[in-house]
Parts: sequence; C-alpha cells; structure tokens
Amino acid sequence: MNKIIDLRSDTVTLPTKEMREAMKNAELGDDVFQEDPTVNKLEDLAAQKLGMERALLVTSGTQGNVIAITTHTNRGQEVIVEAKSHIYNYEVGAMGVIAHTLPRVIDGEKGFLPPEQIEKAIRSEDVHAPRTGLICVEDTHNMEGGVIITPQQLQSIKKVADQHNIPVYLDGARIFNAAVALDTDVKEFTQHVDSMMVCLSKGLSAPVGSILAGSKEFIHEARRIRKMLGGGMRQAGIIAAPGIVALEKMIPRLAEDHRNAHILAELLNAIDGIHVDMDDVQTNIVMAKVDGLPVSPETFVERMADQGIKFLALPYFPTKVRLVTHRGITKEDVEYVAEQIRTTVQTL
Ligand code: TLP
Repeated sequence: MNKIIDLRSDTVTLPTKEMREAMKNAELGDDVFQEDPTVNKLEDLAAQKLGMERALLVTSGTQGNVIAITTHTNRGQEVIVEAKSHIYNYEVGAMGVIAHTLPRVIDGEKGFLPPEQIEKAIRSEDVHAPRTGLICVEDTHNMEGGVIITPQQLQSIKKVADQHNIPVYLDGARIFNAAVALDTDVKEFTQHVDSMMVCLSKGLSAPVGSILAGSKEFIHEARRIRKMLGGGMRQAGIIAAPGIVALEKMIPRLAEDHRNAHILAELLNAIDGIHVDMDDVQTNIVMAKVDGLPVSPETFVERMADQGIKFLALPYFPTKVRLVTHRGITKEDVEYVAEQIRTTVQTL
C-alpha cells in the first residue's frame, strides 16, 4: 500500500503532542459564564496578537463568518462579497438563511475588490432599495489560490467604506499565512478592518476552533449570536488550550508550507498538460490548471487517490485542481507527489 499524502486541505492537520498535553492539563470552567480560564486566556492572547479590542472563540470559520454578518447587519441589508469568496460559495447560504442578508456580488481582481467597484455597489438612500450593511474581504483568498490581499489594498477598501460609514469584515481564515508570506505583523492587515475571523484549525494545526475579533461592543453582541446558534460551549478550555499553542508556537512554521507549495508548483508546471500560474503561488495553496490533460479533473483526482495522493477537484472551477501544503507535508512528500503525478500523466 502506498503511503497516503493528503493535500486536500490544511484542515487535515492533526494536533501536535504539545497541543494534546495542553488539552489534558487545561484549567476549565463554564465559558457561558465566561469562567473558563483557558478560553479567557486564548481570547486575550488572540485580541492582543490581532490588535483588536476583544476576541471570541467560535466553533468554526463558518460559524464565525455568520456570527459576524448577523452582528454587523440588520435583516434585509445587502452585504458586498467577492464572487469566489468562501462566505458566498461555501457556507450553505448562511448569510441568507441565518443572517437574513442579501449578497451583493462583485467580481474581484484575483480576490481583491476594487474600491471603485465597491463604491458603485454601495446603495444610495432610496425607498425601494436595500441598504448596504457590510463589506466582506477574504485574505488570503482561498479559491484564487491563497493569494494575498495586501495591507495597502485593504486600506483602499477601508477608505471607501469609511466614506459611507459601512463596516469592513475580514474572513481571515488564513490571515497568518499572508502575514508570514509578507514577513510582516498581522496587525498591518487587521488595522484596516472593523472585525475579523481567523482559523486555528487550518495551517496552525489546532483540532477545532476559530477566533472572531473586533471592538468590545461587537464581541459583546457576537457572544449573544454565538449563544443563539448553540455555540456556548461550557468547558471549552479543552479546545482553547491547543488554540493557545497554535497562536504561540505555530505561526512562523507556515513559511515552510509556503516553500513546499512553491516547490510543488514549479514541479507541476514542468509536467505537460498541467499549468500553474506561479505569480499566484504566494502562500500554501496551489491551483493547477489541468485542462491540458486528456481526462477530467475528477478522473485525474481519482487516479491519484488510487495511489494514495489526495487533492481536490473544485466544483465551481471545472479546469482546476487544488493542492494545499501543511504541517503533515514535507519537501520529500511534494517531490514524491510531483513525480507520481508526472508518471501517471504519461499513462493517461
Ligand atoms: N475552507 C475549507 C473548505 O470549506 C473549502 C478549505 O478546505 O479550504 N473562510 C475561508 C477562506 C475558508 O477557506 C474556510 C474553510 C472557511 C472560511 C470556513 O472555515 P471552517 O471550515 O472552519 O468552517
């Protein structure tokens, strides 16, 4: 049996030994009473690292996003989102079903929402029209292949938002990847948004959980919405403990995932029928165009899975496959994967 190499997502990362120890030894209390010392410690640490007033532990990135939208908006308001964003495509319509908002979809430029486009999409006061309640940005942008929306770009979005008094929310599931890739403090990004979410359970390797962060008032309201959605988790210190390890220890190592993604992308690019735009390989995601192969992306993915190499065909991007590097993937693994792909492609 071949060894399994799982490049489907960085969500497959398992907790480190230190995380498991931290879980075992975590001091616990009832977090709905805000009495779990480990959750409180994680939330303080996250707020301080992200340069936000307060933070809140939530069950997942998806839960964080819908809590944020619900907190920021009123029923029937419009939310400006990018066409390939996770919030719009991959969250089961929660912004409509739960937050009762309408998406106002803009085609981004590699994930970036141009401020002129935002300006045009913002509603003017009209008795017929919904009001614009929120602008969402995603950084790194998952479906554009982990590309970085730079602090300068975020600043340009915030400028327009401020002129119209509309809050900016950052789906920063992988914002630490962006910060590490640009070798800059994450606050360079977060200073340009009103609220944000970051996942602990992706490249940072914690088993569960995301952090929502923003002003004191925002988090106060968000806590109520979290409770409403069943996210009041009682002795949640058991989850927060590995989250603390994630924030304290795991951020710098994301650079290794970025290096491996780059190596993998270069090797794939050298294979006939596969194309990777190297400009887009900025963090830990490789989007490979496979329409030069004589089989569909799904068949290609199946063939490779038969050999223990797992990655994803993407429902909305019929010519591409996605490969994600993470703590479970070494340089030798990506070299092996590329070699296996090269030899398999010759047999198609
Ligand atoms: N993304 C997952 C899948 O849902 C596609 C992945 O494997 O990449 N925002 C962004 C930008 C995300 O990439 C994800 C997860 C989420 C939010 C949701 O986080 P979770 O999975 O914790 O709900």
